[in-house]
This record gives sequence, structure tokens and C-alpha cells, in this order.
Amino acid sequence: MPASAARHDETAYDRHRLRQWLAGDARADGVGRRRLLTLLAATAAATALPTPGPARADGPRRASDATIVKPLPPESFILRGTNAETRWEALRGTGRLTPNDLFFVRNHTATPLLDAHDWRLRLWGSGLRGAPGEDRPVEFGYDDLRALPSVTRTAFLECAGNGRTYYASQQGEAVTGTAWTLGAVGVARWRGVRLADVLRRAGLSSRAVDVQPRGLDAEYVSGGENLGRVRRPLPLAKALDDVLLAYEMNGEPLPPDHGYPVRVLVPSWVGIASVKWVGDIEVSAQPLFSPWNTTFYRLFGSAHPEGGSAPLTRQTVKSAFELVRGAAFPAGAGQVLHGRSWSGAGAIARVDVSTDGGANWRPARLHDRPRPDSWTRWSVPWRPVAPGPVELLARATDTAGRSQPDVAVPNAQGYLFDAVVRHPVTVY
Ligand SMILES: Nc1nc2c(c(=O)[nH]1)N[C@H]1C(S)=C(S)[C@@H](COP(=O)(O)O)O[C@H]1N2
Ligand SMILES: [Mo]
Repeated sequence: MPASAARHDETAYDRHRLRQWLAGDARADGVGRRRLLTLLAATAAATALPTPGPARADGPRRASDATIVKPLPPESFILRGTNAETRWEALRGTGRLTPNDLFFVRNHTATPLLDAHDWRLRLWGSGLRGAPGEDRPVEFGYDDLRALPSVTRTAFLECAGNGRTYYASQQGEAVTGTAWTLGAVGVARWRGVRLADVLRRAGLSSRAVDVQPRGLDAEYVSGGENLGRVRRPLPLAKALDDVLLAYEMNGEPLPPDHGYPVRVLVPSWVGIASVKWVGDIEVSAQPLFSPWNTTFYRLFGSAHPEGGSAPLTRQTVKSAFELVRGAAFPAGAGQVLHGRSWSGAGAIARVDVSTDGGANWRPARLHDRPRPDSWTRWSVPWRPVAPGPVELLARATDTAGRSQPDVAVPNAQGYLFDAVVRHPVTVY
């Protein structure tokens, strides 16, 4: 299926799905009726007036203690609850691919230790062929998947909340969620099988509309409510387009923290779509809803439809310097500043850098052939003149014509930050 088929109007699709739910034709386990009615009212409004929306918060998480298996040396990671953020200065000198031991980890609960030999992937639901009403699960073992034709694809994986902290620090907006700076992103070479191949082998029915992978990690409790295991519906068009069931990351079996033995990998979309430790996939002839496409991963707030936007899909454009915040440079000495830019909507077309707080800009030299779904490394020479504090800025533009604004449109949960980040350094 061409990529354009996945680029349909998500809002119209969402409205249609919500109407189906109202008519009793969609399933919404774990999502309250009131929440769905609010979303329905929001999408039904042809022109929604900007009204302050309720901030639905991801409740405070318990402090982490061994929720991540791999070593998290402090020079490479910033610990954030159950999660670990990659330090951008640690990426300096690494190649286009983020080494597995430097890759950020976002865990709702904790990394489960699974054995590939016991692991099964179960596909089930009304979107598979079989007698009506008959539950006909189809199972694949790890070796079954490894025996199917494999594909390899380089893609970034980025949390929807990456850069969230700048809504507060640069824009004075209070938002909820993990206070990531820019390190909740990495690029890896993923190997696995096409989800499309597995769905067809399982007997995909022409009536299927949604596909919902679910993780084998523990049930997620938020604000005292058990939301069940991490799961998020994918529209069939995207599932059949470029989605992988990945078992390798950068030439190694998936590390435990990144979804061993098998994870979903949804290129260009928000990280939550790429369900780790996948254990089952519901294939549904009815639209599906979960907390991860209703309460979470929509945009709420005064700049958005009352009750929330359509579920988030593609990532935005971002740039980051491979440099510690507050780095110190001697005046008069030649430097080379390095960084990377990426976008969920296309390849990077250009990057402009300012070394004087945004007054003057010059184009950066691109070091990689820009490709969609990956980042492009760049550099600019710089000779700082006068001692004092300086802000470095980088602004990327992608091949779809999207550029980073000075101010990101805020939303209550701080998703999809795309504004130019001001990176403070000192000249001495
Ligand atoms: N089963 C499961 N899948 C999951 C998550 C999770 O907690 N459990 N976190 C999601 C989120 S929010 C992100 S950003 C990515 C992070 O992937 P990584 O930890 O491999 O970097 O995984 C997604 N898949
Ligand atoms: Mo995420």
C-alpha cells in the first residue's frame, strides 16, 4: 500500500470511528463512556471554538528502582522516574545510528524479562477470517517469525513528549508528564518482518479496520486507575504500510529494555505506537479505543478542539546540538558545533544555526544524505568573540516544507514540541 494511503485525514477518520462507537459498532475497553462522549462532541464541532480544556494528567509515577535492565552511566543518561533520557553530549562522535547502550528507554512500568523460546504472538479478533463470532486465534513463535522474509529499515524512535520541558522553561506553559529535554529519541537499524505479512498469513479479513498490539509488561496504573497493559490501536492503512515486527536492533537481538524478543516499530509516528514486548495483536472489524488513543496522545488545551485533537500520528521537526547545556568555550578560538535534525514528515532539507541568540543565521553543512525517518547530522564552524553568556539555536526545515517555529503551540500534556530550542553556553 502506498504511503499516501496512510496519510488520510485523521480527524475525519476519528470522528467516523467515534460515531461507530456511539452506534455500538466499536469497542472501547478501559475507556470511560464520558471520555468518549467528550471526544465525540469535540470532533463533531465543525469549527471548534478555542476553550480551555481540562488537563488530563499522566499521574505521578513511583520513583524507579531497577525498572531498566541495562547500565545507565550518569555521563550517558539522565534518569527520569521509570525512564532514562540519552544525554546529547554522549551522542557526539557516534555515527548515524544510536548505539543500543545509549538509546533512551521509556517504560510505563518496568522491563519484563522474557524468554524467546516460551514467547508466542497471538493474533485474534473480528478482523480475521473465520466463522462469524468464532474466536480463531493464530499463533506465531519466535522461530516462526525468524523464518519469514525479513526486512531491515533505519528509523528514528521518539517519544511524543520529547522536548516537553521547553514548554515550561521557554514558554512558561505548565504541562504534565516526564520532563524530557531533547534526549527521548534515537535512530536504529531495525530488522524484522512486515506486520502486513504476518496479518495476511493470519487471515486478514477485508472487514478489518484497526490493529491493536499489546505489551507483555505489567498493567499500568495512573492516578489510582488500572488502565491495563500498554496497547494502542493502529489504523489498518498504517499497519499494512511500513510497520515492522522487529527482533533486531543495530544487528543485535532486541535488548530487553527495547522490547525483547519482539516489538512493533512504527516509522515516523510517536513512540507509543511502537509497542514493546508485544504478546498479542487484536485485529478488529470495529474501531478500537484504548487510554493511549483517548486520554493520552491527543492534544488538549485552549489551542485545540474542546475535548482534544485526533490521536497523534507523525512526529514533528526538531534539532539538537551534541553539546552539554552550559558548555564553556574560550573567546577567539575556532570551534565546530555539531548537531542533528529530524522530522516525521520527510527528510531534512536544510538547517540554519544562530550563535548569537537568534539575531543572525547561517546554513549548517549537512553530513548525511537526508532521508525520511532518520536524522541528518550537521555542523557549523564558530569562533566566539567576546566573553559572556550566549545562546545557540538551530532551526530545521524538512522536505514537506515544515520548519521549526519560535514558539510551539502548547497542549496540556506537552506533546510534539517543535520550536527552536535555545541552548545556553558560556564564552570565557
Ligand atoms: N509495552 C510497552 N510498549 C511501549 C512502552 C511501554 O511502556 N510498554 N512505551 C512506549 C513509549 S511511550 C515509547 S516513547 C517507546 C520507547 O521505546 P524505547 O524504550 O525502546 O526507547 O516505547 C513505547 N512502547
Ligand atoms: Mo513515549
